[in-house]
Amino acid sequence: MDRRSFLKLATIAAVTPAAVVHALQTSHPLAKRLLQLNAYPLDAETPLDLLNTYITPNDLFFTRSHYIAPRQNPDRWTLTIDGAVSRPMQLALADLMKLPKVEATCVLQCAGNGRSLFKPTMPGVQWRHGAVGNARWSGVRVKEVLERAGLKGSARHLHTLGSDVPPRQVPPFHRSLELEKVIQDGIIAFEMNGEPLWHEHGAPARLIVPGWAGDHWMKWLKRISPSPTPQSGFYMDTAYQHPSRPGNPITELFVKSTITSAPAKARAGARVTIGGFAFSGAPDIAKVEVTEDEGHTWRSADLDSRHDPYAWRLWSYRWTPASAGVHRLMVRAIDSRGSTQPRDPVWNQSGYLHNGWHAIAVEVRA
Ligand SMILES: Nc1nc2c(c(=O)[nH]1)N[C@H]1C(S)=C(S)[C@@H](COP(=O)(O)O)O[C@H]1N2
Ligand SMILES: [Mo]
Repeated sequence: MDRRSFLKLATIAAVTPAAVVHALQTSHPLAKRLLQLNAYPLDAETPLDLLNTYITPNDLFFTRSHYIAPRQNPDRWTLTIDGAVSRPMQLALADLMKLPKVEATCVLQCAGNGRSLFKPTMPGVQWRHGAVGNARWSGVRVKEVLERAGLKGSARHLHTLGSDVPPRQVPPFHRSLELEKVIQDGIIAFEMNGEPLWHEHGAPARLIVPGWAGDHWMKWLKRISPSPTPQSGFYMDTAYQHPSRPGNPITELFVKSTITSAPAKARAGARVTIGGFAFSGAPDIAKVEVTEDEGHTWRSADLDSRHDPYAWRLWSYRWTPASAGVHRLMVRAIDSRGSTQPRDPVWNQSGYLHNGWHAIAVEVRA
């Protein structure tokens, strides 16, 4: 982006009410279809009506960064593995690519997705519904890499660090997560939907933590260090606190479903179809239900046959409005562990993990 278009975007960002979003006006490939909420670094979400496919294409996938990372030269990039290991090492991308390749199709959602929907509102990037996507990630298991480095029995947490550089005096995006989770499901991914990772998504390699919120998915991965203790600092102790367990970091996503397609108008007696996606921090979605009467009675939506652990599940609901008037439909999901999406999200001061029922209005004519 040149200086002029940067300044233009910066001006737009500064004068626009936070809840209003603008289509990107740059020549960036993400510019064509995403809605931008912040100019520097680039934070942009996907228009909801385009999140209607099982796999979210790369040029539609939301992006969120705290700081700008310099572009990494993949031939010179290395990943450092140190800390509680008996053989600290540095691996080049070519070394990683020689390890057994694995694939996972799963949801990446920013913890702040839906922040603008909380009442009362709070500061922060005013995401609506689109800071989420479902992609096929390929790479190597974190477990595989840690075994090679001689993981020590004393380790309980994995500290992670990326190459993005914060401005002076500002703390780095330095995180850690439970080793047990990352050993079980974590992937160091270098491909997204069959393409090398895009720069915005953490090229050349990032962490994938299926079922857990996006803040754990370290981009531009530079160093991983097992440790007996969690990482400390702003991004562990102040930011990303669990909505209902302050003092503990966010981990799993909350069960949630979102409507992506519905007619604005319909005719009484004529069938229409409503659709969307549902996901959870549990590996699968068991049920999606729709109500026409504010939650008194529910009817099951049809679940799409495609599903992978921690991926989203597309659903559709055929509805024949009985009478004229404005009808309000709401949707909720129930996951494979039996958690039911609540009517109201847990309000929290940072606006994380909004999962209240999504409602739409349809105007029905006689
Ligand atoms: N190094 C680094 N990794 C990061 C971030 C960051 O700012 N720096 N942001 C995190 C957050 S908050 C989210 S929601 C996801 C967004 O990933 P995406 O841009 O590929 O959608 O990246 C995560 N990984
Ligand atoms: Mo995020």
